[in-house]
Amino acid sequence: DRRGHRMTWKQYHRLEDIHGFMDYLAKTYPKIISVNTIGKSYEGRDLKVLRISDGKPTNKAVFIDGGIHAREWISPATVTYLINQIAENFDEESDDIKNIDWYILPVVNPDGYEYTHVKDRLWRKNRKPTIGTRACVGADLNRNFGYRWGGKGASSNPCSDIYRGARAFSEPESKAVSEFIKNSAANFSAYLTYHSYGQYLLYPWGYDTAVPPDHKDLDIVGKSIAAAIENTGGSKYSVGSSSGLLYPASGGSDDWAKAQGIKYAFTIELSDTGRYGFILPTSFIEPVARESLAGVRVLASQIHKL
Ligand code: ING
Ligand code: ZN
Repeated sequence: DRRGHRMTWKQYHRLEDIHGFMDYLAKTYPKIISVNTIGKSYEGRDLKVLRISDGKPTNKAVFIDGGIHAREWISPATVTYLINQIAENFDEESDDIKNIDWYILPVVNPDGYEYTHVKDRLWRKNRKPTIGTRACVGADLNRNFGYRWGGKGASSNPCSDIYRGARAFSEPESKAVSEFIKNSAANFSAYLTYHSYGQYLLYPWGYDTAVPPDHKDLDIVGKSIAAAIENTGGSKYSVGSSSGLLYPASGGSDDWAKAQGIKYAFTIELSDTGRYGFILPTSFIEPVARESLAGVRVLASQIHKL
């Protein structure tokens, strides 16, 4: 491709195109963009984090991920759109955006993502087999994080779609994310993890209906993100704690991020509300991604008010 990459937001892309796009950006904008492999998936695929930063020491930091669940294709599509927008227009971006170091991992679960392209479109978990079971493969990475691991809404049955794994961070993908965040020099103000579907903006806790002490701050920022999305002519999002609004679920990545001290930890359940569900037509990619960008801009402005 004469643009140097094959990524578009008119189709869902294979992992190779997503990684090629990230490498292209790092090569094209070396002063502000770098790509780091923070670990490998069970089957040996790279876990690639793209960093966008102008290097100002006063910057805040935000971590964004997508593709924890294999079948939620709109998530990597949206996250790569956010990357494209911030990277390609960095000089013209607002100070709110430029005064943040962005760390973005579009596909946390690359083995599962590829599996949904070639074998089973509705696969959710990663692809690490459980020793001794043979028939049942994979853990739910969003039940494998190490805060209150093994509590409500997670299964100890390796055949379940919400299998928690053998222990906290037993899976290389969740382990790599947590090690990267813990060991990073960056001091993250926000953690955003994109899932689908349902149109929810969820904050901790997931493990139980308790809420963190600063839940009002999370609720205010969540509602302002939702309002920004809706005001772009977009979709309507419900805001609340994941256990309160959806169901209790322990071992989620946002609970772990919050417990690490990252103030604004949100799980964003993208479109739609169930008509197409996981099999969202490609015509939704651009509108969903565009309205999500409006939400990220509001988050960025709120972070600088901390
Ligand atoms: N939903 C999330 C899930 O992992 C969730 C909901 C969010 C649970 C945050 C716990 C914490 O079940 C989807 N669609 O994956
Ligand atoms: Zn999900």
